[in-house]
Amino acid sequence: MKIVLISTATFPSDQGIRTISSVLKKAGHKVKIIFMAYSEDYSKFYHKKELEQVYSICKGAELIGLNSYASTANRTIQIINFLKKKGIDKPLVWGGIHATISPEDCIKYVNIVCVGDGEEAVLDLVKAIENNKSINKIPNLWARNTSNGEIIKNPVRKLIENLDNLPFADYDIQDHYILENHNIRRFLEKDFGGQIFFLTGRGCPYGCEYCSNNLLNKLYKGKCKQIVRWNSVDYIIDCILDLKKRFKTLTFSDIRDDTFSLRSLEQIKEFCLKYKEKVNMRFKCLADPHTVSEEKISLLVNAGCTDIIMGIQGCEKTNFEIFKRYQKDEEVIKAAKILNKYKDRLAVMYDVITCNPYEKPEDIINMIKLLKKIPKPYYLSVNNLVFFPGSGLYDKAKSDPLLKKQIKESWKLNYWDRSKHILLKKNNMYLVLILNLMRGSVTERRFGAMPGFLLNYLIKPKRVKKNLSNPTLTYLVLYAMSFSDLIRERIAKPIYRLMPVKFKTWYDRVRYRV
Ligand code: B12
Ligand code: SF4
Repeated sequence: MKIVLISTATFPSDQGIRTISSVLKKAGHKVKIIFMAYSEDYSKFYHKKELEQVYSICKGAELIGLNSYASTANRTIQIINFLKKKGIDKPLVWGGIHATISPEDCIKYVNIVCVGDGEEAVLDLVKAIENNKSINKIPNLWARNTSNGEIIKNPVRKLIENLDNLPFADYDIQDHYILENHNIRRFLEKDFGGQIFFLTGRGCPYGCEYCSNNLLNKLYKGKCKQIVRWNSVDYIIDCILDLKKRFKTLTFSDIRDDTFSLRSLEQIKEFCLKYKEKVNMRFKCLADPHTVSEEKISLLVNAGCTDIIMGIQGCEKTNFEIFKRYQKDEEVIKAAKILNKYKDRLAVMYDVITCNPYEKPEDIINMIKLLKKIPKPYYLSVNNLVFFPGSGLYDKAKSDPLLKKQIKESWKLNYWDRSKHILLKKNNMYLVLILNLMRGSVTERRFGAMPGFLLNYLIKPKRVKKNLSNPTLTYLVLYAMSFSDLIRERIAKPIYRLMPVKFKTWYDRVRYRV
């Protein structure tokens, strides 16, 4: 069967759609993938010329699959409506994280929605279509009965226990297309920018209240022995070697497992040994304070790990009471001290979340104080809270009429438009602004663009009180910030995207170095 898969992710690194493609190819189908990578300003839509090109690739396909994030759902709807208007009458199936979380919304636009992991469901779907059989009882699929409009909501099937049974994600770039400068062209190796994002497992045991894993853990309750499943080390190494052989410009692996450090010490030992011996290439990964240990970090660094991102997210009170992320500040500092021991060879980035309407001024101050205690140097990534459908916080906020606008608008904003997030939420603006200004390289002397002495001055209780009650100065700085956000998103990022891979690789190396 001829199948076209369309990804609306803003970066062409989508592992989900690539794995769907590879299982379909393994079953003998012909699959093309279109990466509709586009602006992170989600208020922007595709141009007609681009949609025409999508249509010409889709013409003749017997099944079209689409995936999206919550933020790119409206763009997905735009593609669906366009294809329908052009007369495409073959089945359209919508999968991915947004379809998993909000199937009721997606089924309004297509007749089939895939909830949860899609590899087995999509194979069953294709078989049913080929054999002219009903698709109404396929687990994981929601299907609209075209004769009476009834929506059949099948439950999810059991999760795949052994991820090694899945073929490697599809990197046959000759079958792939990408949107660039209003033109859909063949995918080229340079589109990876010298790096490949991939996961070595699936699932996260924590289920923090702002995260989609919160819903996934509920969705799969009783449907798996363990929610966290890992590929074997040999599978990962073979996969990376395969990619390295194919793509000579690949200079590092970006392991994007929610928490790679959750793997046992034994697994990390095996991974590091084999990675160093067989791959020997720089890599990045993510860690969490609970599972960072001296032994694990030393092994990772010696195997070539040069960058680690560790989630802190909130101060202890926010983490415990709002995020249900049971992490103590002292654990964060302990883990940070371990990471800091490798500062000459390891760049560390900490993720925090702010712009949270449930936080009180003292919680933000405590967050800032915690960041001051963390050993330097490090890179601080400040993220403004987005209420993603399906998360516990989204459900909580939904019951509050005062938060109605924030819920509706926050996931449509460009994630990086700091000022827009702050102006939308309007909670504790002065302190949230300070935290946002601290983003960037942190050294003994500065937090991002802010000198350390200025930070101490700005968080003095009197000054905080004054600026929280009179936001004039805050507004002025926010407008200046809007301008710098605009320059970054409209000028700096597009220029960066045009740069050769060599430049991107070099920039990646210097960017997080302090
Ligand atoms: C790796 C990752 C990234 C990477 C790579 C993203 C990419 N384009 O591939 C990077 C770092 C770039 C990234 C960026 C962002 N991310 Co991210 N990311 C993830 C992460 C950790 C893993 C995604 C993944 O590969 N999963 C593994 C694959 C196998 O699973 P999957 O994609 O869900 O696919 C399966 C099913 O969904 C289904 N399926 C998928 N597609 C299709 C299509 C069809 C036709 C069918 C039938 C089935 C199907 O089958 C697949 C295989 O079983 C998830 C968290 C998570 N655990 O999922 C967050 C997550 C997807 N990211 C999220 C967000 C918000 C972002 C950002 C907006 C954040 C930011 N800083 O800007 C950006 C936006 C990126 C964008 N718009 O393109 C949210 C999305 C929330 C939502 N409801 O939309 C998640 C869920 C994390 C969270 N906060 O809860 N991300
Ligand atoms: S630890 Fe990270 S991935 Fe896991 S539930 Fe919390 S935020 Fe999500």
